[in-house]
Amino acid sequence: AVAATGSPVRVNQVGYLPDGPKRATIVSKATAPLTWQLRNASGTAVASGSTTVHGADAASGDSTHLVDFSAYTGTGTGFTLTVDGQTSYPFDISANLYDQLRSDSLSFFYQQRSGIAIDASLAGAAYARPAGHLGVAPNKGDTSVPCQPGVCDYSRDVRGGWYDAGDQGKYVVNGGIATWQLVNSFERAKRAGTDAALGDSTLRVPERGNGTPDVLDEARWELEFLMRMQVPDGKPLAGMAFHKIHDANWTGLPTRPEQDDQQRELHKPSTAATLNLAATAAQCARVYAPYDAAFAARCLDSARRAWTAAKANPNLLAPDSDGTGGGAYGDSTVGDEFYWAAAELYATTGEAQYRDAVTGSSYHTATVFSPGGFSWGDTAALGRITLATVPGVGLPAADLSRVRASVATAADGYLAAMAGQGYAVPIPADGYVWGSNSQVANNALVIAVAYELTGQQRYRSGALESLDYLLGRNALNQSYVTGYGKHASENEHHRFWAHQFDASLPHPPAGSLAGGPNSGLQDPVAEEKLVGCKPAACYIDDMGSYSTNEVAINWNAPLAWLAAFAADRTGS
Ligand code: 9MR
Repeated sequence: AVAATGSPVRVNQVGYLPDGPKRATIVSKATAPLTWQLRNASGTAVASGSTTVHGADAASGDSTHLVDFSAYTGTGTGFTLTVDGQTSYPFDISANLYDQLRSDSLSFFYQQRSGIAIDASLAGAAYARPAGHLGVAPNKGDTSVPCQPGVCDYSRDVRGGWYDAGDQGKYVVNGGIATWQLVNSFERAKRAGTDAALGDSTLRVPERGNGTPDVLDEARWELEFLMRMQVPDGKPLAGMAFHKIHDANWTGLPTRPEQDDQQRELHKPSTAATLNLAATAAQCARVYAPYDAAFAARCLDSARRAWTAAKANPNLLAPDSDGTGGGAYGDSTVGDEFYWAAAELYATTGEAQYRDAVTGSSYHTATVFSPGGFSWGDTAALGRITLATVPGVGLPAADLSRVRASVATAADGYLAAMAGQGYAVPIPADGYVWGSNSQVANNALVIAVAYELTGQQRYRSGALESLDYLLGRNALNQSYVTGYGKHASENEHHRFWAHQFDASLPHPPAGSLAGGPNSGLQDPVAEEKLVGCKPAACYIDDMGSYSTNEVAINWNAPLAWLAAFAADRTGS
């Protein structure tokens, strides 16, 4: 049985920006337009009009109409939209609509930190917990972690970093994309002149007040971990990065980090992990230089060594089979990671060896923006975005124009996908994979970059409208962000925020993005409860459904990126 979806009038349950697009979707089989009214909190109609019949939506199976009330620019709380006697959830229209989400979506990362106590004064009393994985019993890691048998004969201190998701594994390839997106969000904001909003003392992090932008403090927590995962000089495969560190066996739910009694193990170095390190450490060297030159230099040294090691070991592929006690994160194609790392190293250093690696890569001229979106295993788009946006990249002018145009072309493709759908989602009907909400957010990010590059409003609208989908304008009338919207996810799969399994534990904190609809039905709860679902409806807000309802750093990272973009107030 698919969840009750409530009103057929689907809106962004948080609301709309006064100068942004304001669209809603109505589920209706009516073949003629219907009348709509926008009402303020006191019930007075402040705008009205007719719907547009959109017809069948392939991803959900719904018959849909569209409402466009963008012309209304009044502000306030408690608006509702009424169509055919049916009323939406209430929503706001406000210029500061996304200010709180900008910080909450980043606070998620602080709360996912390993190796540090989570402070009640920063996270809220319900979310405070002791430090996990500092080698204190019953933890067996992460200050001295052995390799899996046969991988190495020494131990490493790989403390810190963020837990990946609902589990307490730490995976370099997923840490890489998430770190890049946080740091890229800051780079973008700096170019837009809005970085003060991510600056020092803007977030609830222990480092606030240290003179460094807080979003960079947060990302540094992971960067330090990523660099600890590098094989030291003098050992076999020096310069490579271990693919991941996690428990020997899966722990149950709930298990708070400091209660984990499983042996932690380092898994075999991989080319993909090494290039994730090279890319993010090179980005680090560029972005942190004004704030901490010594750290930036350390990042660059690590990035260069990683690049050299990956070149020497281009085929150490992480297998899909290594999934006991943690996610596999297998990746058999690493040309995209080579391109991404080369792009970051080139944008940072300007050196010919890295430029040649960029221009010599088949990814440099390929279509790197797929309809389903980039992801942890498909990272060429990240390199392309860096080349297109970082000032002073020394590619020949014609090549740089082509690189930039490729972003706008991709964005136009995503806008076309949105226009073809009842719920304006920037992924195709067959794109509802594990973590589909991150694919939506990643494509929205590309659309937003096209806005930066061209200044054309349709791109800003497309990025904002993608947030509408995540916040309730969808087949399930569901906000996928905890604490945001009247009907929001709250039972995501997590070993500490496990309220559904233990009422003494909290729900996930506000600002956490659920993985979202996944037509693959890849967990027991989904297999039992979602049989026959349409792709966009294959979601259940149940803690057991890790394939539709987990949280993850690589899903919250593009949410945070988009929230910061939406909070920018750079519209017309
Ligand atoms: O996000 C990952 C998704 O792309 C894969 O299809 C899926 C199955 O391998 O794994 C997802 O990542 C999970 C990881 O394996 C373990 N930690 C939680 C991650 C999010 O569910």
